[in-house]
Amino acid sequence: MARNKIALIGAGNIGGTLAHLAALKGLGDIVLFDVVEGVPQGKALDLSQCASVEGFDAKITGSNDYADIAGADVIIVTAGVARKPGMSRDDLLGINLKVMKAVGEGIAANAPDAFVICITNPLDAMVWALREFSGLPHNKVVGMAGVLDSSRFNHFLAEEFNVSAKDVTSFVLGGHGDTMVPVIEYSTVAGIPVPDLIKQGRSTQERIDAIVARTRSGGGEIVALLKTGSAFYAPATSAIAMAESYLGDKKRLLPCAANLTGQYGIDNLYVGVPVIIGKDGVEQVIEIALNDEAKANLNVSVDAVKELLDACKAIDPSL
Ligand code: TXD
Repeated sequence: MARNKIALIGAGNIGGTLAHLAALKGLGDIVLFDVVEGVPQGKALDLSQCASVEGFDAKITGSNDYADIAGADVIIVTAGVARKPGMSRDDLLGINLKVMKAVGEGIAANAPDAFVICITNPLDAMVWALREFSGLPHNKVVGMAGVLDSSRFNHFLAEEFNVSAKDVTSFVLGGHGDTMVPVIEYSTVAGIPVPDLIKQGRSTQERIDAIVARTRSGGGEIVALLKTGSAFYAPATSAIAMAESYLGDKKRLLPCAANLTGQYGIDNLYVGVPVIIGKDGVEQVIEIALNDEAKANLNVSVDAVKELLDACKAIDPSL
């Protein structure tokens, strides 16, 4: 059987970590692509030299040519720039929108059958734009944010309850950013809902509210510490979980930015919702019942995503 091929567009911090994880997990052969010459080649060579010690046999190559992503089964996109001091959100949108255009066209021309996971920020707008530019079916283009946001929430909850993070499951819906919606009712420790754990006196509403707030600004907390970049280990791990679910037809239920067609009363917009990922990509969007507060928060989140899309359309009228 032919090996899977994983193409990573963007060979920066997340791209390099993705390549390392994909090699260690034996997901397939790996192509690291970047516009900067030397970086993808250098990282590919460095990673290839882990093979004998780690015992993996993935072929890892670096490239500046889209032709090399031909036939990729999974493509993970981290290409773009981060916001620098003095740069407005629209400046950033304008630059990354152009990057998504180049990436979308590269994918359409070379790997139109791939399952595409977008990570580039601002996520909910970039995944939408990437889908538009690539023309791939909506079920084959998905955004990574919810798995990361949920794993941050899980980590903080595990610390709060002094339990293994493995036993914590939580749901974070909505857009990636300050408006994300951590849903406490569906967050559990080994099936016990967090509100029940509060009733048992194992935490308080105030402490859980503080954890929700910390989760919302989880990315910013790391940026403030690192100073020169943003989180990359957990973002990479999260995207790899999505890729594994697709490649193995695992049908995992994961919160992802997916295109909605009426679910949650939202149409034609990428929003973070629970989805099932299997061999057909996003196979189902799961609609969970939300209380009034969560519904209101989700609406705020959706409005923020709509505003971003309007800004994209103003920058690139072809959208
Ligand atoms: O939850 C989430 N979705 C996120 C998103 C969590 C963390 C970080 N998130 C965003 O991911 C972040 O705001 C960035 O937009 C992306 C990538 O983050 P990373 O930390 O990997 O950024 P780097 O190290 O700056 O890498 C970006 C690479 C860099 O090597 C550039 O040379 C390359 O992208 N780049 C390009 N590659 C291909 N094609 C084009 N046009 C291009 N432009 C830049």
